[in-house]
Amino acid sequence: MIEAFIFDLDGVICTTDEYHYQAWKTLANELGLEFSRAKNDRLRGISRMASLEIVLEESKIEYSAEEKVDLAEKKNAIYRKLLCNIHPEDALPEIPETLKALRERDMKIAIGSSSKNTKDILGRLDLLDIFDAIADGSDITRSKPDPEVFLCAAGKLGLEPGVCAVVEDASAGIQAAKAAGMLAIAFGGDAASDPCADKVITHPSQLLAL
Ligand code: B16
Ligand code: MG
Repeated sequence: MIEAFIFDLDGVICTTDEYHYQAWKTLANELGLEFSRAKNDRLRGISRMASLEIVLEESKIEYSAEEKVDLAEKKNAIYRKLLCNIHPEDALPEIPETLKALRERDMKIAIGSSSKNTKDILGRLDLLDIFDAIADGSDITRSKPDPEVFLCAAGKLGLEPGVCAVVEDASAGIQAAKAAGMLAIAFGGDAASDPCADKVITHPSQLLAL
């Protein structure tokens, strides 16, 4: 019996996955590198530094650890500038109503995101206070597909993993949810075609029928 839903942020609550794409593309092109939508899909759910390694895969230049930190900071600065455009209307369709309806049914709701910008984004969406718990990039040392962020969210809720369901757009997130012993629900992104997903939804309100 499911007692809690743990939501991924980028690509599930809002379309910041598109801003991540634009920011990485800007950085990659400045470095003379190609950056495709397919490559962007490989970055879904994984940490900023791990994402940078994938962005630099085809680079002929060997960057030092210090230079890589600077490049990751540069991408984050481009991304944060794009975040200034986010307003409450930018939550994905049906998300605010579905979150409210889940709470009214005494379901716990949490965020499990690899992003260190999570609280800033939720504040801009006016959704910071609706969640019972938030586990994000500042709480973890290993990003998805490691289950750490979802286990952290369940711990903050005071619940066992087996009563939690994860809603994810990233295949890495589906893997993380299964590794945590949780129900894995795919919603968009490359999660939707992951054979390990327990369920696939196309609209958040479908969660109310589970
Ligand atoms: P930041 P999620 C993830 O968020 C993104 O999908 C991923 O593309 C990003 O690299 C990661 O957060 C870290 O984000 O640079 O903001 O700390 O999908 O787990 O909500
Ligand atoms: Mg995501």
